[in-house]
Amino acid sequence: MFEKPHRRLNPLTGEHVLVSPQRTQRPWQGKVERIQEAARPEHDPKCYLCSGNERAGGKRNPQYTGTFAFDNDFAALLPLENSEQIQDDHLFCAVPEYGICRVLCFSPRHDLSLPELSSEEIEEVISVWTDETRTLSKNPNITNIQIFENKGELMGCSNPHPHSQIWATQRLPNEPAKELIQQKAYFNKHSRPMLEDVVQRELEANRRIVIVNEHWAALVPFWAAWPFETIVLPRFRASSLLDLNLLQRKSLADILKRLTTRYDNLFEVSFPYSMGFHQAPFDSEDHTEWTLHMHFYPPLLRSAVIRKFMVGFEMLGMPGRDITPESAAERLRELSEIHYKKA
Ligand code: H2U
Ligand code: ZN
Repeated sequence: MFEKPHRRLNPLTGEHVLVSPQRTQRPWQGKVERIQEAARPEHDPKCYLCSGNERAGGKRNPQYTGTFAFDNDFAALLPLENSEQIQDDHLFCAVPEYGICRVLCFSPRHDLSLPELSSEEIEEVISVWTDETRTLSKNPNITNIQIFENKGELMGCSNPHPHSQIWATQRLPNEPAKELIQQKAYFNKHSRPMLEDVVQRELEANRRIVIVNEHWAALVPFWAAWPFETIVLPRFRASSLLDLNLLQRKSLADILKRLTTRYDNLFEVSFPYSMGFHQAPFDSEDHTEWTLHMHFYPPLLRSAVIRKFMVGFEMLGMPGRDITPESAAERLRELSEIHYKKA
């Protein structure tokens, strides 16, 4: 099964991915090129996210010792009344967009990243993501709360200090909008949330699972486009971070630590990715159809320096991959959960 070219449906977006397993029958087993990562200091006097330092915008960070959240000084969206009429006709349509952008530092330690934090520290990060979500969700002008981390130079991250961003917008961005349509349609047809069925099927098949604990499963989705893409799914009903209890947050911290450690161990490099949560829209409707989940989209393919490019046919046609999601999961499953820097 899955040895010849085929396309797979991504039921979350309704889009397809081309899988060409014959191009690499097996995952890369050859030499892994290592890169020398520059050692970073625990505190960098020039870093605008470090504790006590001045930011590029001129404000000064407090002497924070845990997490630290602040309004983005160069926000892409503005929290101002905005009724400016731009242009809105049948061809050229632009409407005002309102929003709030926040930055969240995970730790005062400039030299660490998510897998190197303790489970308790990761739990604190999850608690702050939850608190931020709660506050932003009370704003009647906000419907989508996008928490994300862009990690590594390869992903265009501007600063190695461990941090994530939160962009809360008035309207649903493209990806959540597609996911809403798809999850609603599935729920209307099957009376069950789509991702609940997905996690159930994946646990039974056990072909694409990377790690599981009592409350969560991390797996390479059947429809993954990026080589080592994963999705983190709850094994209980939740549509946003606001639905998690203390135990479920602790358990999520455990999954995140273990998953990101495996990622770092894959090519023995601080693994770049864009990751984030998809939460149900914060409107007045009931969203039983929506399952809270996280996507990890890492660009690396075969080593710390060989990345996958989504270009050519993929830009103009559809995304494609060579190594199958099943092989990628197998590869991630084989890795140690002891971080390579400590091994
Ligand atoms: P990256 O996740 O792409 O590295 O971005 C960090 C964010 O931090 C970025 O959105 C903000 C940038 O606008 N920032 C501040 O808010 N204040 C600063 O002093 C520098 C960076
Ligand atoms: Zn720093």
